[in-house]
This record gives sequence, structure tokens and C-alpha cells, in this order.
Amino acid sequence: MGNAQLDKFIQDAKELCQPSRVHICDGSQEEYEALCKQMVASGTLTELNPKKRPNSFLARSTKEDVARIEGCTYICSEKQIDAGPTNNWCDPAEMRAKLLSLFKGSMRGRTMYVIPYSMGPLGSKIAHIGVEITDSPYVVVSMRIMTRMGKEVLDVLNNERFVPGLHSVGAPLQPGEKDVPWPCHPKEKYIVHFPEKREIWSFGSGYGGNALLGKKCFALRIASVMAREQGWMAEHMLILGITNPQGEKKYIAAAFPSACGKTNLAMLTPTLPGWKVETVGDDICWMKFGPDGRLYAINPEAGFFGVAPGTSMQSNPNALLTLKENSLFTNVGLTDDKDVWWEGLTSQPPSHLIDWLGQDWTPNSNEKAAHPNARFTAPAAQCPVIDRAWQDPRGVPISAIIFGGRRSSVVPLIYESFDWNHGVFVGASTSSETTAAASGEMGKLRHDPFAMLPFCGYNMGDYFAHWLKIGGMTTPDKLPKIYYVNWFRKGKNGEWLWPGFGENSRVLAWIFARTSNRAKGQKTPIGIIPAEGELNLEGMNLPPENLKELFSIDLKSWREEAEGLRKYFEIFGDRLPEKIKAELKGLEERLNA
Ligand code: OXD
Ligand code: MN
Repeated sequence: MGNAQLDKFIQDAKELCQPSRVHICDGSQEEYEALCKQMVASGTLTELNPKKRPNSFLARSTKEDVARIEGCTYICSEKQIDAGPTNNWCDPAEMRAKLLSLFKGSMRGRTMYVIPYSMGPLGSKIAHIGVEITDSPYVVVSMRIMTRMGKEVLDVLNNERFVPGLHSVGAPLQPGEKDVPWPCHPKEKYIVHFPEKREIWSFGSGYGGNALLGKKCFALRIASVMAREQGWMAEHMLILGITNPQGEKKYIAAAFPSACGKTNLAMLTPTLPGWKVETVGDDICWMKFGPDGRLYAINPEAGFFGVAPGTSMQSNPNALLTLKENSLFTNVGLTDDKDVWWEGLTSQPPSHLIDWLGQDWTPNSNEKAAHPNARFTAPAAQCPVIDRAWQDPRGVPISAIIFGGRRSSVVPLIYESFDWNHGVFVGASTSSETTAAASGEMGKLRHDPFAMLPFCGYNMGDYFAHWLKIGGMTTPDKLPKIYYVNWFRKGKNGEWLWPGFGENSRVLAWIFARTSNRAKGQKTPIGIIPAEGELNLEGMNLPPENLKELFSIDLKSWREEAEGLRKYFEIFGDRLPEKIKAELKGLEERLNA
């Protein structure tokens, strides 16, 4: 094989986990089909109606294995302070001992799959390679959609270092024991990162971000550590291309916490005539400086792992069209003609289906047909609005960065930061009402700096400092402008003030104008908002009182917001950069002026 690190990784995993077989994945179509067939036979997958959704399958997990589990996710840095106050930490030696005992014999009776994969286009200077070892064929087929994987990666790996990830569902089989459709460990779950060693160990869960180690574990947690060391950025951001009616094009990256509409924004169909939005990525963005001093971004992934409920031909037609074939669905409903259904897909639910738990379901059922965090996994190349440059190894130049979250009050529809440092403060101040993407209470407001709270592989205070440092690595005119948006503000009667979806193109158009010096904007204590008439609302029928409320900046609420931030930032102690403290002070002063 020619890579000593890989040989050792495989050998050590084999000795530890004691699988029955080892399979090195070549990434071929034949391999994919054979694994799907095997999983249909074992009951893990149900083949969907090939006339309706060719080459597509449904998986149902167990009730307990439905989302990322942040409480079981660890950053095991040598020193606790380097994991910071927002991550779970455990002494690395202690954790390693624990993991060694859990993984011992954990693959007995199963096949151990070795998945070499590239995050990003093969050969791109922005891309990096990982190898996941897993005992889950569901993970293998998912990784084939979500990454570039198989032989072609081994061909470019040579003696380069890669990020190893060892994953086991933690359900060894006794000789003759029949497997269950969704093997996982009933109790013990660990998603562990050793940042100094750049290693990932994941035990007990077969679901999404816990098990597809290229995604959150590598492309965000470990990559954020690498990015800090090497002077680049690994971010929880979508990337979109936007073209104005004159044919000028720009690229924008946007960070929102999980299940806040990143996929919808990335694939948006503009309601503004003549505008076009194209998709580079919907979840993760790696940015490095190009020779011209600008930040260039790639989407390290090759597929979309999106939240299904709420996705419809109205909310996101491009996502639905992406899913028309070659897709995997997890925890959605199965209709009587063997297609998929989830809440929000159609206004009229089917009169009968099998729900995500495998039970009969009718519209009268008390339960949901699909789990709120049910997912689709689909190849990005199938997206009708995939950007021409989405696989460009050079990446795409970023003109603007957007932060946002779900805030039913206080935060206006959009504001721009005064400069980069203020923008870093704005990113650090991101907070959002929680969703079903992670287990835990829903709808609770939590601070989620840069939408990276569950994904930063080191001390979040140092991460703020890294962002500030990036701002000093080029000239201010080369840096993206920074924005904060809130599509989710509600009026007094609890109704949404802004329709969102395609209408968000109006907000993007203002960003486009600002980054081209074609809009003046209006200064407020919190940042720059569109000056009167700058937000194009033509043909929209937005009630004037909604517009007023969308941009109202209530000083009292903002003083409370600043107070809440001051309190929150205390958790970072002396790792909170002075410049962030200065920005907070500046905000307070402007609010009290
Ligand atoms: C995701 C998440 O799956 O953020 O993208 O949870
Ligand atoms: Mn995400």
C-alpha cells in the first residue's frame, strides 16, 4: 500500500477490534451496490420504488440513535484549558484506556471497512485526506455519497499524513447470532477527538455526525485545529454563488447553527427577478488565502446530509430535485407505494404509511411520520443549481460572510459589521434557539459562537483570537465583509415577520450591493442596516409595520443582550481576546450614547 501510517492504522484496528473480515473500500459503483444489496437482505435498508426513486434506500435507526450527541462528544487535548469551557474534556490517557477497553473485540462477527477519503477535490491545496475504519456498511455507503472516497484517494495519498478515524457501532456478534437492522450500543456512546494527535475515535452510534467521521469530527473539529496551526479556516458554513441581473457573480459563505436553513439558503430560488443563486456547499467551508490575498473556499464534502422534515417543492425545490435518485433516507416515513414522506413534504399527508419507527401511521396518529432530525443523503452533483466551480481545486473567492441564528426577537433582519474585528465580535455573539439536530431540549436560546459551539476542536477563546489573526493576514480591502441575519423574528402575535426562503434573495442583493460599494447603508449602534429604500421589496407585499419591526433596534433589549454576552464571555477567562472585550465595550458605549 505504501503508506506506513495506513498499514499501522489497519493492523492496530484489526488487532484491537477483532473483525471477521477486512474490506478496503475501492469506492466503485459495484461495491456500493453490493453493500446496499447486503443491507437490504439484513433489514438495514429498504429499497424504494425504483420507478419513483431509482437506486434509493430508506434506513431506520433505533429510537435512541437519532442525532448528534453533544454530551458524549469529547475534545481530549493534553491540557483541559486547550479544550476550553465549551467542550467536554477528559484526560487523554484516561480516555484512551476507556476506548481501548470499549473497542476491544467490538467488531467481532462483523466486517471492518477501511474508507480512504478526501475532504475536498482530490489534489486541491485546500483539501485534506482522512481514513475512516468502521464496522458499519451504512457508514460506508453514506461516506461514498458525502466524500470522494476509495482507490483514487489511496492513489494520491502516497506517504502523506492523513487523519485517522476509528468507528464501531459497538455491537459485536456472537457466532451464529442474528444481526439487528440498526446495530448500535444501547448505552455507551463516545465521540472522541485527540486534537494534538489529530485522531478521531467514535463508539456506539451509527448516526450522522457521530458516525460519518469526515463531516463534523474531521472537517470541523480536527480541521479547526489544523487550520489554526496552519493559518486557514474550517467553518460551519454554506457557500453560495450569486449572480446579479447584469451577470456579475460573487460568492458568499454563511454560518448558522444546525437545522437553521443552511441547505435552503445554499439552494435558494431568488424571488428577485434576474438574480441567480448557485450552490457550492451547504454545511462546511474550508478557506485558505489565495495568491491575491483573498480568502478562497472549498466545500470539503461531496454530498448533502440535510434535514428532511420541512423540505418541499415550495421551501426548497432544488433539494427535492437533488433527491430524485441515488439517495439514502434515514428515519423518514415509507409510503404504501414505497416512496418517502415527511412532515411538510406535501400539504396533504398520505392516508397511510409506515412511520420512522416501522409502525403503521395515518394522519390521525399522534406521532410524527418522520423523526424531526430525519435526514437525506444525496450526491451534490445531482443538485440542479450546483455551481460550475464547486469542484474547482482553487476554491471560490469569498466576498461576504454571514452569521445568523433563530431569534424570535431583538435581532434585526440584517446588519453589517463596521469592520473585520467588529465582525469577529458579531460572529462570537451568535446565539440561536435549539433544534432537533442534537439531542436535548428544543427551542432554548443558547450562545453558539460562529455556529461552531459543538464543532470547535479547541478553546473557543483561542478560536476568536484565530479569527482576529486571520484579519491581520491580508489587507482590509481583501477581507470579506461580515453580516448578521435573522430570518426568524416574530411579531407581537407570534407570526413570522419575514417570509424567508426565496425572499431572502432581497437580503443577499443588499449584501451584493454593499460589497460592490453600491449601497450606502445606515449606521446604528449595533452595525449598518440598509438605508431607506435600499432593500428591494418590490412585488413582495410586505406590510410596512413588518418592515419597521424587522429593523427595529430596541436599545433596552440590546443592552440586555450585551449584558448577557458580557456574562457569557466570562467563561473564557483570560483566553478571551482583548479585542473582543474592546468590541463589547464599544457596543455598550454606542447603546448608552
Ligand atoms: C449537521 C448538523 O448535520 O449541523 O449538519 O447537525
Ligand atoms: Mn451542520
